[in-house]
Amino acid sequence: MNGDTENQIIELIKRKKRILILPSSPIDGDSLGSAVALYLALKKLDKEVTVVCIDPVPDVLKFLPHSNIVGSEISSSKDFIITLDSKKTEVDSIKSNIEKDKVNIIITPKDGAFSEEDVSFNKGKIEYDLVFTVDCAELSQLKKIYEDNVELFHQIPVVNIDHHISNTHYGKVNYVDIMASSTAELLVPILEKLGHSEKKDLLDTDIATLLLAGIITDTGSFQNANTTPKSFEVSAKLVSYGARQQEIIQHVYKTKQLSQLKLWGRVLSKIQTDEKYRIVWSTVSKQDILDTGSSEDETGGIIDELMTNAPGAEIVLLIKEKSDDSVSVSLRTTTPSVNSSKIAEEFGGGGHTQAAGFSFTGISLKDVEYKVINYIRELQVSRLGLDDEEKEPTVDFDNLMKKAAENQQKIAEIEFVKDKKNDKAEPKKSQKKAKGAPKPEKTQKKSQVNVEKDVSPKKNKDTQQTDSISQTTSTSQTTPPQEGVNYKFED
Ligand SMILES: [Mn+2]
Repeated sequence: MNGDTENQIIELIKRKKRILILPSSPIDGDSLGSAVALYLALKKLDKEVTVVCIDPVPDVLKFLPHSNIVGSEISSSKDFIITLDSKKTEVDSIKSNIEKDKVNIIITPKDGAFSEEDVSFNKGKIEYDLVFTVDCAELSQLKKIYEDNVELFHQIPVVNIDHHISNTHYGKVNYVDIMASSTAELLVPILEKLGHSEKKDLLDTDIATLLLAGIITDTGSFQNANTTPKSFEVSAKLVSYGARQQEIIQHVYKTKQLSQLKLWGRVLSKIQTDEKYRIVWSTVSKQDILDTGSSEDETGGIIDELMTNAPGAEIVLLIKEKSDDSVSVSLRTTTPSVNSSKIAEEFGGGGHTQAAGFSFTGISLKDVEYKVINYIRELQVSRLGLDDEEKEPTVDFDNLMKKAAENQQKIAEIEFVKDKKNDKAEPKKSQKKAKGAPKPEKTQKKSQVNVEKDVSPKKNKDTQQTDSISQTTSTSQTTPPQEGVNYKFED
């Protein structure tokens, strides 16, 4: 990584005092470990530091040292700050009193006098003078923290430390290395250099544990394709600093709630494989979470489990329905020749070459599954050079529903005419009905409509029936994400 950028970050830290650290949302082992490690290191340099994330720390990560320091709101964002410029005149004492409907702040100068020009007013948000974002590909991932404080990100220098290929380089300083396994891996050389220049040992056992947790969770315990010689090298260094590797493994990989095992069992039993297109996927519905008594964050790791259960698959997906009715898609590719980040971008998400994610709001789980799997099938048709004729028949639900309705209408009309003419139907029309007697045909058409309704996304209670999509196969057209569909990156 560029040494100049490291120096720039170190200079900024030296000059600034009140530092805000923002891990990406949803918070994971890497963003949490990185944020808290940076927090502890900056505290050692006597900085005022705040870590804020809109999401609560997942239970599975609560064992991490000092993980309880993460707040959910930018502190004092409702405060109103009256600032007095004391460059020219030193302050001797400050008093305040409240009288009826007034607040008086009495500032006594040591010598000289203050004037109106020395006073300025600020909203509390401006109290920070440096912002770090960690593991955050773009500011919108910070959700409300960004949305409610947009001006803060323009007024204060932002240092963006990340390893996502989709990073938009929104910071004043961007320390983005897409080859790094994790943000935690990137923080190690920065903290070493910072400690060296400040003559302080910043990397202690807690900080090393937090950073190692980031690397371990982002590499799936060194199993994922993003594991590089550098990740091993940095991890070895962290262990030598006293990182408690066994504690991380024990909590993240060896402790599973019964509820989590039940959820995993259910999701694994729903695995769908599409050998021709080399796709493997499964879904998690809100009902699955409810039935197994598990929580949403217990789905973490299932995608890696899917991968190990999917020999021959190139693209692995886990489609999750969230409690807020949004639907997120985690995507992994087993070969770098399928760029998962590109696929995610197609749906407004992002990530890495072999691990990416995106999400939708306002679309049902079933619809997302249909849309995404069809898109990937199309992609695989051209990638794998599958003959178009090999493609299974195209089904367009909306069109079919429309046609079915039209047909029913036609039948009704014909029958109406027929009844009127007292069984003197025109030969052409009776030929049309030659497939069956009028009455049975009518019921047949009706049942066809019902079948389609069953696979239509609105009837989404029984997710066990997700194989309807693999049976009905791809449409020739993939519609782009609908309007009002928001993206949230997750990987
Ligand atoms: Mn990460």
